[in-house]
Amino acid sequence: MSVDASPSTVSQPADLEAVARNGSRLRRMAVRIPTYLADLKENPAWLPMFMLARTMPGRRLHWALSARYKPAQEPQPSMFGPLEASAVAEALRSDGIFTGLRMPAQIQQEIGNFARITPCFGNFDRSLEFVAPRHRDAEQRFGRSLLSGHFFERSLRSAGVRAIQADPLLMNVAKHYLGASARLITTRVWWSFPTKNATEADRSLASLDKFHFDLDDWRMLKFFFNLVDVDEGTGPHVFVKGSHNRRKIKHQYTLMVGHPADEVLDYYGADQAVTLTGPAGSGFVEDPFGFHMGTVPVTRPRLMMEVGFGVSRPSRRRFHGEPVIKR
Ligand SMILES: O=C(O)CCC(=O)C(=O)O
Repeated sequence: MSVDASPSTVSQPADLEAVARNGSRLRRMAVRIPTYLADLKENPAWLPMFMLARTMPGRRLHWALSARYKPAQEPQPSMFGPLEASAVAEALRSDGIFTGLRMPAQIQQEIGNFARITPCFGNFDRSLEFVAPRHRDAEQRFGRSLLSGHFFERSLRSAGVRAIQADPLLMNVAKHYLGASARLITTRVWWSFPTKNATEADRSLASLDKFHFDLDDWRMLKFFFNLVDVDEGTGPHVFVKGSHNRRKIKHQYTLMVGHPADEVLDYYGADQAVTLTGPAGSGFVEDPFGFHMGTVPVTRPRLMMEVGFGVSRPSRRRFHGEPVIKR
């Protein structure tokens, strides 16, 4: 007996794709629920921020009510050279990103050495501890793929990390961009590794392979540094220029922060996506309300550092990028 293949009874490829997409979105969201609950428990003021900071009216109002920064003194010398914080902030306002930071070679080498000899935690799990050069052995030992290796609070054992975190240029740019209430809210160092069979949950927790925006505070700024040479195969960071101050309605009034690449690039233009390859020590600063993502390395591991600024009391877990602090 033949069955009438009418559109109402048989799924078309487009429907199947939509179902698969929704399933993947929900799985990505579900993996973050424990983190969201931890944020709410630590600071109930997180909830209104989480609901409203994704909307353009909510953000604009918060921005309009914030205290402007009026620099009272000459900027202190910076390891990044004579960059004008106000010019960096201006580029951030127009593009959402400023590229072209370069840390001194000895600082980059110190952090690189630290990250090769200090054990990191695989896939954000403190029970999966290994040193980066033994990544393959660790995957065999733990019987699972290890996509990322975070140092959490150990990051601050590195003198180079502490020096970058304290560099006056960073706070100066943050104040020029975010206003007088800018404060340090994250410092983290992590590896991302080429690996087979990384799960969707692991990729979601590591913010890899999916354009998303960050909603950890009303307004934020993140400095990122490539600590190894990063090319197309090393899992570079990607940022969509201009996406920090313009947002499709569909992407404002939804709980999802991650959205499919075609939706994002169709709206902002594929030519607005900047891939942040660069030599070891190169860095950039972005407004992470703009769409961005890391990508999964395919050839060599990537070592990355982030120093983030916000305008609210820093969360204990977010400071070193730990999804939920169990201790
Ligand atoms: O690993 C990366 O380059 C992306 C990091 C990221 O998306 C984030 O910190 O929000």
